[in-house]
Amino acid sequence: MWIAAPSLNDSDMDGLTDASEFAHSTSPNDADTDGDGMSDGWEVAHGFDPLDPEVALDETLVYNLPVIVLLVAVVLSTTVLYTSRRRIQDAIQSQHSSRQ
Ligand SMILES: [Ca+2]
Ligand SMILES: [Ca+2]
Ligand SMILES: [Ca+2]
Repeated sequence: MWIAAPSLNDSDMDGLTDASEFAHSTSPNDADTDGDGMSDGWEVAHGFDPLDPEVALDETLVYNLPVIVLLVAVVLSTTVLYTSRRRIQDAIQSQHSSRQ
């Protein structure tokens, strides 16, 4: 798509316009200038240095946060379901044994 103002183009589709890439000294033709696996646009949006290839622990955590939250939610709901199922089974069993 042709855009009239070249500064509004995002040539490498990393979420940073060519003008912002210039402002951040990142490459407008490389979505991941420092090659750390996180796009320039994402690093700038989350306050990380798009020119520092060192991936800090907090950067990894923030990047994987949706996956981590999802995993925790799945583990928690599985645990809750399993324990409530056990409780119901125990209750049924004790009812049965009290009738006998
Ligand atoms: Ca860009
Ligand atoms: Ca870029
Ligand atoms: Ca990067």
